[in-house]
Amino acid sequence: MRTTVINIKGMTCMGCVKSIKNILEMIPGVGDANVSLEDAQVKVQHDDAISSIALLVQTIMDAGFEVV
Ligand SMILES: [Cu+2]
Repeated sequence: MRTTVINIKGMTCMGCVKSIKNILEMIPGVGDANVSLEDAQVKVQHDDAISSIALLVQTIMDAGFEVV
């Protein structure tokens, strides 16, 4: 497990926070996804061999948010 920090643009409320948390935690190999609206970022614990950073980023973008 490693922790990756991803900066996200486009989150406006706790609903956005919850949906990003939920979609990330559904990915195999992802442990905890800690989303902060205030910091506009997510800290994801994941197994790099199963869930790559590229996959995490793609999943966030597919949900309609920008990764910066
Ligand atoms: Cu929202």
